[in-house]
Amino acid sequence: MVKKDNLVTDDKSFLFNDLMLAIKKDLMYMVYQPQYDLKINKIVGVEALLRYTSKEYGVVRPDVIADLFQEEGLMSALDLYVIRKVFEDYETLLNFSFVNRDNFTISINISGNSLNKSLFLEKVLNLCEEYNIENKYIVWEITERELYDKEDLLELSNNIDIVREKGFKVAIDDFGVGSSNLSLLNEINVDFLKIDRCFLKKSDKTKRILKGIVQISSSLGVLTVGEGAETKEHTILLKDIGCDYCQGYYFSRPKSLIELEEY
Ligand code: G
Ligand code: MN
Repeated sequence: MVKKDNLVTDDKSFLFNDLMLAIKKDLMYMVYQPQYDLKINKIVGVEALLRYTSKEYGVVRPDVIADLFQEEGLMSALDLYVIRKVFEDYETLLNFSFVNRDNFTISINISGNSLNKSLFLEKVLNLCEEYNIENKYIVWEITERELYDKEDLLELSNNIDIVREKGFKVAIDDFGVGSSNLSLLNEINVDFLKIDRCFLKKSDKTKRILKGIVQISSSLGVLTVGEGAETKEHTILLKDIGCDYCQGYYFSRPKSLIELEEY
């Protein structure tokens, strides 16, 4: 498996070429991890996750792929590739018997930089038209780290407002890995806060912080998603503190469309 920290420069450029070729030949694929409503124990969404197994390098983690494309200034191209792949699966996903169309979302990870490019948004809207997408089903996930780093947060905040006005939803992803900057909730308007799994693994104190985050988020009308719940205890904790949704190995690993069909 290719991890971030053991890549040297030579490896990097070979791996990047391998990845470019994989995109050209469409060798990457999507898996979908279900999200559950903790009150009704039902699936209310899926997160689309990119997967690629290279003949040469084995499993290449999506964050490694994203980092390389970011370095090459090709993040938006990767985002658009992923979006198209998810849109290709859109009809199949919405037609699964476990889907309640009144309350279902498909989350897609994109970079905040992409959202700040008007050409990117234009391309996304064209893809939506091409694939007959109803915007309300799509959630754009942007990581907290990226939002925190942003000098142009105001611009991003405006662009988030624009996509939400078009009916899309927006999530802050991996909340807690960075600075857990709650004032972000003041600066940008989002629909979901996805709380990083690191909060589930630590002390009593962390659990109280987790509870506080959920309370603040809920009082602002932002739905909370607990990520990385691997055990029954994690799930009970999330439910007890009033977290809305939950995503993690305890309920389900990311699955291919064929595996989801059997749900
Ligand atoms: O950062 P983001 O939430 O987009 O990343 C989701 C990643 O976390 C995926 O690669 C997925 O396979 C992984 N993941 C999903 N659920 C769990 C879990 O319960 N435990 C761990 N360790 N990883 C998980
Ligand atoms: Mn995510």
